[in-house]
Amino acid sequence: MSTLGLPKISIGLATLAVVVGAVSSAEAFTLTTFNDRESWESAVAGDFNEENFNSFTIDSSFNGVNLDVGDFTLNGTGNRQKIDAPAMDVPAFSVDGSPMILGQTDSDSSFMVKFDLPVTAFGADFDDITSQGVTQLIADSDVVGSIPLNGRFFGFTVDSNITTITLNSANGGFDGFGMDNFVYVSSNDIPVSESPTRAMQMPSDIANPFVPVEFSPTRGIPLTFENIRATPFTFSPALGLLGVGGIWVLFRLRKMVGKK
Ligand SMILES: [Ca+2]
Ligand SMILES: [Ca+2]
Ligand SMILES: [Ca+2]
Repeated sequence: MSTLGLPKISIGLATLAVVVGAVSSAEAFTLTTFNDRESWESAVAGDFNEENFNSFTIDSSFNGVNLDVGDFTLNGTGNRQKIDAPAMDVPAFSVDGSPMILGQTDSDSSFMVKFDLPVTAFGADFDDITSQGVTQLIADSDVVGSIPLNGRFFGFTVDSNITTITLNSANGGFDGFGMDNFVYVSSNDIPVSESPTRAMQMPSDIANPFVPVEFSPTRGIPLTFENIRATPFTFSPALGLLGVGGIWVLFRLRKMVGKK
Protein backbone atom coordinates (compact mmCIF):
# COMPACT_ATOMS: atom_id res chain seq x y z
CA MET A 1 0.00 0.00 0.00
CA SER A 2 1.36 3.41 -0.86
CA THR A 3 0.14 6.94 -0.33
CA LEU A 4 0.42 9.81 -2.75
CA GLY A 5 -0.33 13.48 -2.19
CA LEU A 6 -1.56 15.03 -5.40
CA PRO A 7 -2.43 18.64 -6.19
CA LYS A 8 -5.92 19.32 -7.40
CA ILE A 9 -7.59 22.52 -8.44
CA SER A 10 -10.99 23.05 -6.89
CA ILE A 11 -13.64 24.50 -9.18
CA GLY A 12 -16.34 24.40 -6.53
CA LEU A 13 -16.29 28.18 -6.19
CA ALA A 14 -16.46 28.84 -9.92
CA THR A 15 -20.00 30.22 -9.84
CA LEU A 16 -19.35 32.27 -6.74
CA ALA A 17 -16.12 33.59 -8.23
CA VAL A 18 -18.09 35.27 -11.01
CA VAL A 19 -19.97 37.21 -8.36
CA VAL A 20 -17.20 38.16 -5.94
CA GLY A 21 -14.20 38.28 -8.25
CA ALA A 22 -11.24 36.05 -8.84
CA VAL A 23 -11.37 33.33 -6.23
CA SER A 24 -9.47 30.11 -6.64
CA SER A 25 -8.16 27.49 -4.27
CA ALA A 26 -5.77 24.61 -4.60
CA GLU A 27 -6.12 21.61 -2.34
CA ALA A 28 -4.15 18.42 -2.02
CA PHE A 29 -5.85 15.08 -1.84
CA THR A 30 -4.49 11.85 -0.49
CA LEU A 31 -4.73 8.69 -2.54
CA THR A 32 -3.88 5.25 -1.22
CA THR A 33 -3.45 2.17 -3.42
CA PHE A 34 -4.04 -1.44 -2.45
CA ASN A 35 -2.82 -4.70 -3.95
CA ASP A 36 -5.09 -6.96 -1.95
CA ARG A 37 -8.85 -6.95 -1.54
CA GLU A 38 -8.92 -7.59 2.20
CA SER A 39 -6.92 -4.45 2.98
CA TRP A 40 -9.11 -2.38 0.65
CA GLU A 41 -12.33 -3.70 2.22
CA SER A 42 -10.93 -3.00 5.66
CA ALA A 43 -9.96 0.55 4.62
CA VAL A 44 -13.54 1.33 3.55
CA ALA A 45 -14.92 -0.30 6.71
CA GLY A 46 -16.73 -2.98 4.70
CA ASP A 47 -19.20 -0.44 3.31
CA PHE A 48 -19.07 -0.69 -0.49
CA ASN A 49 -20.96 -1.69 -3.65
CA GLU A 50 -20.08 -4.56 -5.99
CA GLU A 51 -20.61 -5.37 -9.67
CA ASN A 52 -19.61 -8.81 -10.93
CA PHE A 53 -21.15 -8.57 -14.46
CA ASN A 54 -22.75 -11.98 -13.95
CA SER A 55 -26.13 -10.71 -15.16
CA PHE A 56 -24.66 -10.63 -18.69
CA THR A 57 -25.58 -13.83 -20.50
CA ILE A 58 -24.15 -12.87 -23.89
CA ASP A 59 -21.02 -11.05 -25.01
CA SER A 60 -21.70 -7.29 -24.96
CA SER A 61 -19.31 -4.83 -26.59
CA PHE A 62 -18.60 -1.34 -25.28
CA ASN A 63 -16.13 -0.58 -28.03
CA GLY A 64 -17.14 2.86 -29.31
CA VAL A 65 -20.53 2.68 -27.58
CA ASN A 66 -21.86 3.36 -24.11
CA LEU A 67 -22.78 0.22 -22.17
CA ASP A 68 -24.83 1.05 -19.07
CA VAL A 69 -24.02 -1.31 -16.20
CA GLY A 70 -26.21 -0.06 -13.34
CA ASP A 71 -24.14 2.45 -11.36
CA PHE A 72 -21.71 3.18 -14.19
CA THR A 73 -21.27 3.25 -17.96
CA LEU A 74 -18.44 1.61 -19.91
CA ASN A 75 -16.96 2.99 -23.12
CA GLY A 76 -13.77 1.99 -24.90
CA THR A 77 -11.77 2.34 -28.09
CA GLY A 78 -9.35 0.13 -30.01
CA ASN A 79 -9.50 -3.65 -29.75
CA ARG A 80 -11.58 -5.94 -27.51
CA GLN A 81 -13.42 -3.79 -24.84
CA LYS A 82 -16.40 -6.04 -24.18
CA ILE A 83 -18.14 -7.92 -21.43
CA ASP A 84 -17.20 -11.50 -22.20
CA ALA A 85 -19.73 -14.13 -21.13
CA PRO A 86 -18.87 -17.86 -21.22
CA ALA A 87 -17.63 -19.44 -23.37
CA MET A 88 -14.66 -17.16 -22.66
CA ASP A 89 -13.06 -15.64 -25.75
CA VAL A 90 -9.60 -15.91 -24.16
CA PRO A 91 -9.70 -18.62 -21.46
CA ALA A 92 -6.21 -17.61 -20.29
CA PHE A 93 -7.61 -14.19 -19.22
CA SER A 94 -10.52 -15.59 -17.19
CA VAL A 95 -10.69 -14.14 -13.67
CA ASP A 96 -13.04 -16.73 -12.17
CA GLY A 97 -14.86 -18.30 -15.13
CA SER A 98 -17.83 -15.89 -14.87
CA PRO A 99 -18.77 -12.97 -17.17
CA MET A 100 -16.15 -10.19 -16.94
CA ILE A 101 -14.58 -7.35 -18.87
CA LEU A 102 -12.26 -8.50 -21.64
CA GLY A 103 -10.09 -5.41 -21.95
CA GLN A 104 -7.11 -4.29 -23.94
CA THR A 105 -4.67 -1.41 -23.66
CA ASP A 106 -2.13 -0.31 -26.25
CA SER A 107 -1.33 2.87 -28.17
CA ASP A 108 -4.86 2.82 -29.67
CA SER A 109 -6.83 0.92 -27.03
CA SER A 110 -8.21 2.12 -23.72
CA PHE A 111 -11.51 2.18 -21.88
CA MET A 112 -13.33 4.23 -19.29
CA VAL A 113 -15.70 3.57 -16.41
CA LYS A 114 -17.93 6.59 -15.84
CA PHE A 115 -19.85 6.52 -12.57
CA ASP A 116 -23.35 7.98 -12.21
CA LEU A 117 -22.38 9.15 -8.71
CA PRO A 118 -18.88 10.23 -7.67
CA VAL A 119 -16.89 7.55 -5.86
CA THR A 120 -14.23 7.80 -3.18
CA ALA A 121 -12.80 4.29 -3.59
CA PHE A 122 -12.53 1.72 -6.38
CA GLY A 123 -11.00 -1.69 -6.96
CA ALA A 124 -11.24 -4.76 -9.22
CA ASP A 125 -9.83 -8.23 -9.80
CA PHE A 126 -7.60 -8.82 -12.83
CA ASP A 127 -6.12 -11.68 -14.76
CA ASP A 128 -3.03 -11.45 -16.97
CA ILE A 129 -2.77 -7.70 -16.38
CA THR A 130 0.45 -5.92 -17.40
CA SER A 131 1.82 -9.12 -18.94
CA GLN A 132 3.30 -7.39 -21.98
CA GLY A 133 2.55 -3.67 -21.99
CA VAL A 134 2.02 -1.70 -18.80
CA THR A 135 -1.63 -1.01 -18.00
CA GLN A 136 -2.22 1.96 -15.72
CA LEU A 137 -5.29 3.18 -13.87
CA ILE A 138 -6.29 6.84 -13.98
CA ALA A 139 -8.82 8.46 -11.63
CA ASP A 140 -10.34 11.47 -13.41
CA SER A 141 -7.12 13.05 -14.76
CA ASP A 142 -4.68 11.76 -12.15
CA VAL A 143 -2.62 8.60 -12.67
CA VAL A 144 -3.22 6.31 -9.72
CA GLY A 145 -0.52 3.88 -10.79
CA SER A 146 0.49 1.00 -13.02
CA ILE A 147 -1.27 -2.24 -12.19
CA PRO A 148 1.37 -4.75 -11.06
CA LEU A 149 2.16 -7.68 -13.31
CA ASN A 150 -0.43 -10.39 -12.82
CA GLY A 151 -1.87 -8.49 -9.87
CA ARG A 152 -5.05 -10.18 -8.73
CA PHE A 153 -6.55 -7.10 -7.08
CA PHE A 154 -5.80 -3.43 -7.56
CA GLY A 155 -7.68 -0.59 -5.97
CA PHE A 156 -7.47 2.75 -4.23
CA THR A 157 -9.17 5.05 -1.75
CA VAL A 158 -9.08 8.82 -2.02
CA ASP A 159 -10.32 11.70 0.14
CA SER A 160 -11.85 13.37 -2.90
CA ASN A 161 -14.65 12.68 -5.40
CA ILE A 162 -13.78 10.67 -8.52
CA THR A 163 -16.18 10.25 -11.44
CA THR A 164 -14.18 8.37 -14.07
CA ILE A 165 -11.73 5.48 -14.02
CA THR A 166 -9.64 5.03 -17.17
CA LEU A 167 -7.41 2.07 -18.05
CA ASN A 168 -4.81 2.74 -20.71
CA SER A 169 -1.26 1.85 -21.66
CA ALA A 170 1.53 3.63 -19.78
CA ASN A 171 4.11 2.73 -22.44
CA GLY A 172 2.03 2.13 -25.58
CA GLY A 173 2.68 -1.61 -25.36
CA PHE A 174 -0.07 -4.17 -25.93
CA ASP A 175 -1.83 -5.77 -22.96
CA GLY A 176 -4.95 -7.94 -23.05
CA PHE A 177 -6.56 -8.97 -19.74
CA GLY A 178 -9.65 -9.94 -17.79
CA MET A 179 -11.20 -7.56 -15.20
CA ASP A 180 -14.02 -8.49 -12.85
CA ASN A 181 -15.66 -7.98 -9.44
CA PHE A 182 -15.68 -4.16 -9.26
CA VAL A 183 -15.93 -2.72 -5.77
CA TYR A 184 -16.55 0.98 -5.16
CA VAL A 185 -17.79 3.45 -2.59
CA SER A 186 -20.27 6.08 -3.75
CA SER A 187 -20.02 9.49 -2.17
CA ASN A 188 -23.19 11.01 -0.78
CA ASP A 189 -23.19 13.77 -3.36
CA ILE A 190 -26.09 14.30 -5.70
CA PRO A 191 -25.62 13.09 -9.30
CA VAL A 192 -23.02 15.04 -11.26
CA SER A 193 -25.21 15.56 -14.32
CA GLU A 194 -28.14 16.77 -12.25
CA SER A 195 -26.36 18.98 -9.78
CA PRO A 196 -28.18 22.34 -9.59
CA THR A 197 -25.76 25.23 -9.82
CA ARG A 198 -25.48 27.80 -7.12
CA ALA A 199 -26.98 30.33 -9.52
CA MET A 200 -30.16 28.27 -9.76
CA GLN A 201 -30.60 28.24 -6.00
CA MET A 202 -29.80 31.86 -5.34
CA PRO A 203 -32.98 33.61 -6.57
CA SER A 204 -35.05 31.69 -4.03
CA ASP A 205 -32.52 32.30 -1.26
CA ILE A 206 -32.70 36.01 -1.86
CA ALA A 207 -36.45 36.18 -2.24
CA ASN A 208 -37.10 34.50 1.07
CA PRO A 209 -34.08 33.45 3.10
CA PHE A 210 -36.22 32.30 6.05
CA VAL A 211 -38.03 29.59 4.13
CA PRO A 212 -35.89 26.46 3.71
CA VAL A 213 -35.09 25.83 0.07
CA GLU A 214 -36.56 22.52 -0.93
CA PHE A 215 -35.42 20.67 -4.00
CA SER A 216 -35.12 17.08 -4.97
CA PRO A 217 -31.66 15.84 -6.00
CA THR A 218 -33.37 13.63 -8.56
CA ARG A 219 -34.88 16.61 -10.36
CA GLY A 220 -32.70 18.57 -12.77
CA ILE A 221 -33.68 22.18 -12.16
CA PRO A 222 -35.29 22.66 -8.79
CA LEU A 223 -36.76 26.11 -9.35
CA THR A 224 -38.49 27.91 -12.17
CA PHE A 225 -39.27 31.58 -12.62
CA GLU A 226 -42.86 30.83 -11.61
CA ASN A 227 -41.62 29.30 -8.34
CA ILE A 228 -39.67 32.42 -7.58
CA ARG A 229 -42.61 34.75 -8.30
CA ALA A 230 -44.91 32.60 -6.18
CA THR A 231 -42.56 32.76 -3.18
CA PRO A 232 -43.88 35.39 -0.75
CA PHE A 233 -41.28 38.04 0.04
CA THR A 234 -40.20 38.44 3.66
CA PHE A 235 -37.91 41.25 4.71
CA SER A 236 -34.45 40.01 5.68
CA PRO A 237 -32.49 42.22 8.12
CA ALA A 238 -29.26 40.58 6.92
CA LEU A 239 -29.98 41.29 3.26
CA GLY A 240 -31.20 44.73 4.18
CA LEU A 241 -27.82 45.50 5.75
CA LEU A 242 -26.08 44.09 2.68
CA GLY A 243 -28.23 46.31 0.47
CA VAL A 244 -27.48 49.42 2.54
CA GLY A 245 -23.79 48.49 2.57
CA GLY A 246 -23.81 48.10 -1.21
CA ILE A 247 -25.40 51.52 -1.71
CA TRP A 248 -22.82 53.08 0.64
CA VAL A 249 -19.96 51.47 -1.32
CA LEU A 250 -21.41 52.75 -4.60
CA PHE A 251 -21.80 56.20 -3.09
CA ARG A 252 -18.16 56.21 -1.89
CA LEU A 253 -16.92 54.99 -5.26
CA ARG A 254 -18.83 57.72 -7.03
CA LYS A 255 -17.33 60.32 -4.71
CA MET A 256 -13.82 58.96 -5.27
CA VAL A 257 -14.26 58.98 -9.05
CA GLY A 258 -15.71 62.47 -8.90
CA LYS A 259 -12.59 63.77 -7.08
CA LYS A 260 -10.26 62.66 -9.91
CA1 LIG B 1 -17.99 -11.98 -13.11
CA1 LIG C 1 -17.65 -15.06 -24.90
CA1 LIG D 1 -2.10 -9.34 -20.48
